[in-house]
Amino acid sequence: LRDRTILVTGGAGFIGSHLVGALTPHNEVRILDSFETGDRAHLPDGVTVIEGDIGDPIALQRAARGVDLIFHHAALVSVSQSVDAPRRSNQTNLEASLLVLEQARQEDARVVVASSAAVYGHPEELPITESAPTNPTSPYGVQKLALDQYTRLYEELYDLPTVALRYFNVYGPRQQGPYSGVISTFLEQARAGEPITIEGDGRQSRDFIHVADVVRANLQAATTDATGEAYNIGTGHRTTIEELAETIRDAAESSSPIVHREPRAGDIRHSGADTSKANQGLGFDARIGLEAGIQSLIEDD
Ligand code: UD2
Repeated sequence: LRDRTILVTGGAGFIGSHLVGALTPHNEVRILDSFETGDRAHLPDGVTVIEGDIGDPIALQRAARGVDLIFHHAALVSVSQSVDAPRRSNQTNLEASLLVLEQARQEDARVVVASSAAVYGHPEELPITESAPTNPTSPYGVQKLALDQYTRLYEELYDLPTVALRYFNVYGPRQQGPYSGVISTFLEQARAGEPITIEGDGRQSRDFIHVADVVRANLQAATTDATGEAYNIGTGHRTTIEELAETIRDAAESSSPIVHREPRAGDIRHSGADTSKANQGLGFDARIGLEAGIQSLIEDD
């Protein structure tokens, strides 16, 4: 991608900042971020930073003026917070996201939105295809599903090129904080020599995809002709939490014990992407295997 004028919402966040890093050398990049969880230290030189909320129309208009492409990554990402306060997360994840779509319509800009495997809820079949039933188990999932559907509708109703990317379990550098995901939690525990805490029997499984692969999927989504669609972004491989705990302990050369706790209420048992639609529509395949991804996480620090 070159010589484009691009807005990344949530550009200082985990996935957003990696994307900004890939875009900046060859494009004019702006970010709109509230910095509630984003971090300026993750932004390369040459990026125009607009500090503000996507729900603030003035800030959004300023950020989006003249852009031809928007990557929408701003969100309240905590599933559990969405359960505690559904209206607050709805405000950002759905209402303000609609403002972003409206702004894209105004600018006639392509939009790539961050959707989620959370739209599927408990899957009936594995691997999960994009046409599988959608029964989210959290307000977060309902909000992402509605956004995902709006994204498709904006293409149908207004002829705006749009793509929704349904991320599976994304991991990588800069993923921190209490809602950061099992890989960063286990790695912190392993490094500190503290017990690695498996919730439940550890036989539940996930499709873990490295953030560098997610960035590549975004770049493909920016140029594909197969718009108006939602794509699973995963690797197609599932790993159990038990295997993950051992892999991380070994890679970190840690002597942490692996312990079991109560299972998480409402936990999804298995999740794994059918990746054929993304392969066909985006020409996308994940390249970074879990062991290599974890190894690079350890070496980078
Ligand atoms: C992921 C996404 C979430 C949403 C959801 C949709 C992340 C960080 N979250 O939630 O945004 O899209 O998928 O289904 O990617 N676990 C432990 N010990 C720990 C922490 C976690 O055993 O200390 C287990 C946990 O019970 C679960 C698995 O690891 O079975 C993954 O947990 P997670 O919070 O990383 O991600 P998940 O799949 O709940």
